[in-house]
Amino acid sequence: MERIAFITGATSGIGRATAIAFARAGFNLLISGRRQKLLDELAAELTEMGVRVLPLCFDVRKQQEVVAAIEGLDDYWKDIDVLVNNAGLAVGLAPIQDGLIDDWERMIDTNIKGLLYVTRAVSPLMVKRQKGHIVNLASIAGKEIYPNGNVYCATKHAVDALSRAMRNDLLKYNILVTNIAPGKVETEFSLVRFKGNKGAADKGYEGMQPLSGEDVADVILYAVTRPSHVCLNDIVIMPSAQSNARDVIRKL
Ligand code: NDP
Ligand code: 8X3
Repeated sequence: MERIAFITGATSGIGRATAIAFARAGFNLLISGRRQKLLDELAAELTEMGVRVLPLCFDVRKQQEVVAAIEGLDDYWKDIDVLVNNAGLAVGLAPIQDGLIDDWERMIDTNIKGLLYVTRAVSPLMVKRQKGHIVNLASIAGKEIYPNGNVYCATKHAVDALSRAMRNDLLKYNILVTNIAPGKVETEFSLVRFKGNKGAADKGYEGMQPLSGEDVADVILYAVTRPSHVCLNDIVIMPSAQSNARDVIRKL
């Protein structure tokens, strides 16, 4: 049976790997992000794999762009079976008294408000069909806090809470919600957090093997392909060398 998945933040990292894993499993795909060129390149790659693909270039922080992209879908693409709310970022790593307001706003606007805008636009389509599955990319930072991670951790705690709240609200419409909480995953995440400083970005992975986007994608695909009476509510996935948000064994 044909299924459609909508993956936000598909231009890089976990989202990109998830799009490829889903295509391999035969999903037709809506993929989104702000970088048109990367979206187009991925769309070509996925099309080569034999699935239907529609790239949607928009910024999740801009509610009007979100609504226009989703309302503009034709009837075929509106039958979204799976939404992966993956677009997100950390910007900066500073104690609360030194934090930059602009960094805070980017994280809050993307990780909380952006996820809400997309969910608000897509969930009524699922309610109408009385089925669907929403996967939210939270983080180990949504379970714990760590030094200087304050606002990023707060946004991911919000995602964790929203996953539980969505699951509760959407229960009677046969819509499942899975919260995914990874530890360290080597993607563009750290480069974005450290604003292009590759040295600082690489340091976090020194002497240890982090997860890859593909490792997380594998788990997301597993979660959305269980029998219909099964829901994986909350999944914490860590590198073997990491036990919690703070403790990592490094072999230097
Ligand atoms: P990447 O930086 O590699 O990917 C982030 C994706 O989000 C990109 O495709 C980017 O696309 C998109 N994105 C960011 N801001 C916006 C925006 N305003 N509008 C639309 N799209 C946006 O990071 P990851 O793959 O690692 O991150 C994916 C998710 O996983 C995030 O929510 C992150 O918080 C979470 N996560 C990551 C972990 C890690 O260690 N890497 C661990 C736990 C959770 P573009 O720039 O084209 O807009
Ligand atoms: C990303 C993982 O530990 O850097 O969410 O916050 S961490």
